[in-house]
Amino acid sequence: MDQDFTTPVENTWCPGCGNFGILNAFRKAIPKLEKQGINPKHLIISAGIGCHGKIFDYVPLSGMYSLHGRSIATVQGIKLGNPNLKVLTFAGDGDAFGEGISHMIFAAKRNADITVIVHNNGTYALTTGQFSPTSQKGFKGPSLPSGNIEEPLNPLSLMLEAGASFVARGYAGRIDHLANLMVEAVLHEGFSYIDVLQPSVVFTNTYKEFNASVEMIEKPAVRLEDAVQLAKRFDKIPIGVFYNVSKPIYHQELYGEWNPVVNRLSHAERIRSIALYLSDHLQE
Ligand SMILES: Cc1ncc(C[n+]2csc(CCOP(=O)(O)OP(=O)(O)O)c2C)c(N)n1
Ligand code: SF4
Repeated sequence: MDQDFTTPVENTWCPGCGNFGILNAFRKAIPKLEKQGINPKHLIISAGIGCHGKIFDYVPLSGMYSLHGRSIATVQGIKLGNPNLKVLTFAGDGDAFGEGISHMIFAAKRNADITVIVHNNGTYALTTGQFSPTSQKGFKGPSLPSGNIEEPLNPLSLMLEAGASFVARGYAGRIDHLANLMVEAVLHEGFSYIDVLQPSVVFTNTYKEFNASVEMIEKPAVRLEDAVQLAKRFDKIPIGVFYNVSKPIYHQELYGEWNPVVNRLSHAERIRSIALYLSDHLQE
């Protein structure tokens, strides 16, 4: 693994795309996490399908490229298979809040120990600019030439209400700030969500608007109601950590002290224990 965390894969994003900011922030976050004791070999990534998903090819970490909307389920499975790993997925706004919305809600509700980074560009970019759940009202694209008539979904308040224990917003144009958010999110134990404002220079070129409106949050809200209120602020666009609390974590509640890696059963032992379980229950 080279020090810059690059790969030989050719980058095919459009010049100026906000995805570069997210990639560069992540490349900065990896060594910072290493300093905090997270071995990059134990940081496992996934991604959905879309322009965002190509990030999977541009960082040399182990993982599994997923299906559209299914990377949240994929990383939950990896975590349950080996709780010693840290798992993180990159998703698009269409990916996470269209096709994958139920996975998002239930992962937050059960406080699965995963990190989800959404490249929120307000459109289905790879498939050429259809409107997505976070598209602004009035957004025009090839599939919607007369403009979006729906209000956008607010991912931050949705995740907060669903039970997420860490919720943040970053901006692809503030790389160091975003890198630090990524570090905090990965270190957080429980469900951590970062919504990243990601301009698509082709379909939603929002750099000017974001540069003028982003405002750093000084510290997370203590009360959930205050975090939700902050997420619904529209005069400015707050970036930073909205909420960060400690809650029971899904795999720990499920497994207790048991660890499927340490306490691995052989195939024969597994068959024997299933047979024993069935015979006990069939007798009842
Ligand atoms: C189940 C399924 N539905 C639709 C598609 C087609 N598809 C591929 S990428 C994409 C849009 C991705 O949009 P988003 O998740 O917002 O990511 P972006 O391209 O904007 O980064 C769609 C609809 C698919 N691959 N799988
Ligand atoms: S279409 Fe948009 S999101 Fe996709 S690479 Fe180009 S600028 Fe980035």
